Amino acid sequence: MAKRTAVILAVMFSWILLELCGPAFATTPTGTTVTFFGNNQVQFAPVPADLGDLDHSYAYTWGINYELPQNTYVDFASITFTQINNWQNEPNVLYVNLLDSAMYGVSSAYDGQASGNFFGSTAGAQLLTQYVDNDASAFENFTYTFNAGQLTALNAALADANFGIGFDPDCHYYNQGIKMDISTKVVPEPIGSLLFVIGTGVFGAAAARRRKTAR
Ligand SMILES: [Ca+2]
Ligand SMILES: [Ca+2]
Ligand SMILES: [Ca+2]
Repeated sequence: MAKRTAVILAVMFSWILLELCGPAFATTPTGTTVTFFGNNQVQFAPVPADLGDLDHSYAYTWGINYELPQNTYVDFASITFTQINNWQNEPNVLYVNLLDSAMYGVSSAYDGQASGNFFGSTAGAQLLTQYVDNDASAFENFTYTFNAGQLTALNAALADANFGIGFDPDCHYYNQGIKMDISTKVVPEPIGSLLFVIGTGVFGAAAARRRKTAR
């Protein structure tokens, strides 16, 4: 009986502690692998690459530090899950969010398997997509491509060279790795300065013609 009481007290104490502190992200995040392809493509991968197979009891933040080369912007971004699979046939959602900022590397917070998007009320977070898989018998590859509005938000988040992706699995999502690909473009010259250059050329040519006829 005493043992049972002790267990109940321990559970109650843990619950009170969690209620008081709220879910907190670990303070010892791992890392991010960065690979460059050519001069305008970059691939990021979390460490560990499979985010611990996306345990349903946790929500994960993946913080990425990246400084955009001067006068460039991100014109394409996608997140790819390799060989991902729901642990069993249940309507489980994997929420994928863009975070304005996140601690570098992978951190996780215990959410007690709660349903709904853990990042729903996080300031500066926006839902990118929800992944659902109702066939636990097959693993699949899934790539999500950012839409125009999400690219704008990503570029804004990159202004301080740090952004994050937040994952909240409702249930275990086994996978063989996650990666994010971006490509960048050079910001086009403002139309005004282009017209100025053209204008200068036209006036220059006219002046040269005038000088020629004056001789
Ligand atoms: Ca969760
Ligand atoms: Ca599947
Ligand atoms: Ca940021």
